[in-house]
Amino acid sequence: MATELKNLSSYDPTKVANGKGRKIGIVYAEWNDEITYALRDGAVKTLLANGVEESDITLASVPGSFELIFGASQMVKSKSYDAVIAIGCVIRGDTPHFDYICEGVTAGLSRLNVEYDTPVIFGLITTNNLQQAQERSGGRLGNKGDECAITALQMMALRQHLQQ
Ligand code: DLZ
Repeated sequence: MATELKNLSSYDPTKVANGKGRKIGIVYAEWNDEITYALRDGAVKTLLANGVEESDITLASVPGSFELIFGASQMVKSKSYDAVIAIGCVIRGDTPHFDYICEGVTAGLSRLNVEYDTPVIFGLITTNNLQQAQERSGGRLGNKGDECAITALQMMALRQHLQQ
């Protein structure tokens, strides 16, 4: 996540597809909730700022980042959403657990993107410490939730373009 060169909240509004009429599912983890709530709120704010209706956004929480796979999978399989954003924060600890969770979530969400037609956006922050997570959830490097929202808008537009 090389964000020293790019603020996560900065985007060119003229290049972002409008989200009017789009339905978005956001699944977020309760682990490290100081961070994940800020990411979730950033994503919602940016979706609303780009035309998505509040009533078209569904929020669902899961206990930890590992459960994002199941949560996102259920949302995708419901076919109720044009895009799904998965939000979590894994902070490196003293055991290899960090690596297992990160690899599991990455593989699980990647698989959904290959097997289904709904874009699943990777909103997992993986950091060495809390400060790095704070910097990326509304701190000096912006908010990855904003980036996820913009990515969702772009991917929905791409899907529509390619399916025409
Ligand atoms: C167990 C665990 C640990 C150690 N660390 C995190 C973390 O930093 N971020 C996170 O989202 N979840 C963590 N979890 C919980 C796992 O994601 C998962 O909820 C449990 O292993 C139960 O499946």
